[in-house]
Amino acid sequence: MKSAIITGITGQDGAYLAQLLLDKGYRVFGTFRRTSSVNLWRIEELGIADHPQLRLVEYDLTDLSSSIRLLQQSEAREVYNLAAQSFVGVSFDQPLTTAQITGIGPLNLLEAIRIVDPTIRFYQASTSEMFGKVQSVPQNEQTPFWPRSPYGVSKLYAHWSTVNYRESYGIFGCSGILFNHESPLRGREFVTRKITDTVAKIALGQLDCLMLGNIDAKRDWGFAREYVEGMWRMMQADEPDTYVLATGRTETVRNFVQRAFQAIGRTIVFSGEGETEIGVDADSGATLMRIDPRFYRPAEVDLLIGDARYAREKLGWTPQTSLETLCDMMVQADLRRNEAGVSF
Ligand code: NDP
Ligand code: GDR
Repeated sequence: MKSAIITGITGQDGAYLAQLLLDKGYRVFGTFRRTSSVNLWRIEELGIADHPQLRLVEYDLTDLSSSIRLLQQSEAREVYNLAAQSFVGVSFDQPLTTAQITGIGPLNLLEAIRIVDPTIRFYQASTSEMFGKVQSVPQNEQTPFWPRSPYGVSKLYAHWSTVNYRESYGIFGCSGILFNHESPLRGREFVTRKITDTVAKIALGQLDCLMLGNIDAKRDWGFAREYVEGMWRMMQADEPDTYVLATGRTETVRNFVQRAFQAIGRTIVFSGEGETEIGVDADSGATLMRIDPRFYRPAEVDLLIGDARYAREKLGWTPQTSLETLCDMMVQADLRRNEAGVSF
């Protein structure tokens, strides 16, 4: 039986990847952190929390000995490193913690692989945030990096560590440079889910207004379930490599807001500029969106649009879900949760 470790199974991608691997007949070791209240809601929503082939293991990415034990005890052949301090905004307030978890953490796992068994395959969750400041579009595996946040800088360190262990020790280390991918399981701190959750609450009369930062930012948003399939394909290839996964379409945060309101039958019209911009209900005139500069970042990534041609050619990976379908799916899920008074 194939076996795999997923670090960060309590996160969005960890949950979807666990489901994918279990469906493929893998034995899965999913790691979670010791906290005062462990959050398993995502794997519970997917109905896999009690799966007989799933074992949850307490683990912290910043601890080398814990990484070594994890590999020794599981005897897994594939390691998907999805764990990270993954919120860009927080990385400006907690740069050192972010560097330790998101930057050095993967190095612990690579070292553990080198010590325990260098034939174990390794996937590193790299990110389009490494491209940062726009230098060319669309961005692909050859585009130069210029990260714009402590998160992006940390991920770049982990990316190069993965490439370095591939080149130095022949470790099968893949780096997936994934552009933003969303789903109903997205954390509420990220902008798409913040929008769909708030829009659902507005629809249900639980909130009046959505507060956002920079709505001019442009992102290439795909559906997370499809992106974890790409991770798995990278790990089944003959050679380890670096791949971009993206949809090739970019939209502003403002357009995502518009679409989310459309999903509840409201039309939002924008007026004003910068901090004074507002979004108003075209029928009632009620203000549905305002700008709160507290959500601005010290340095912003203005435009991300990915070119996933290489992944299509080498892995046969193509994204299928449109942004409209994704947004509607997220709004519907948040309507259901908020109606039921469930708060994730
Ligand atoms: P999430 O934030 O949803 O999940 C992150 C996971 O990492 C959580 O399970 C979290 O555990 C865990 N974690 C955090 N710190 C540690 C630690 N010190 N030790 C062990 N586990 C830890 O992220 P996503 O699922 O969205 O993303 C998965 C990975 O892909 C991340 O590395 C992210 O940076 C990267 N990525 C994501 C993209 C996206 O658009 N979603 C795009 C490109 C890259 P806990 O629940 O305890 O907090
Ligand atoms: P990002 O995602 O930084 O791209 O990182 P996020 O959804 O946080 O921000 C996207 C864009 O929206 C702007 N924005 C806001 N963002 C948040 N969170 N909250 C707001 O109120 C708000 N208003 C405007 C942001 O400034 C930004 O431009 C995500 C994470 O999943 C990373 O881990 C991953 O590596 C990248 O995607 C690819």
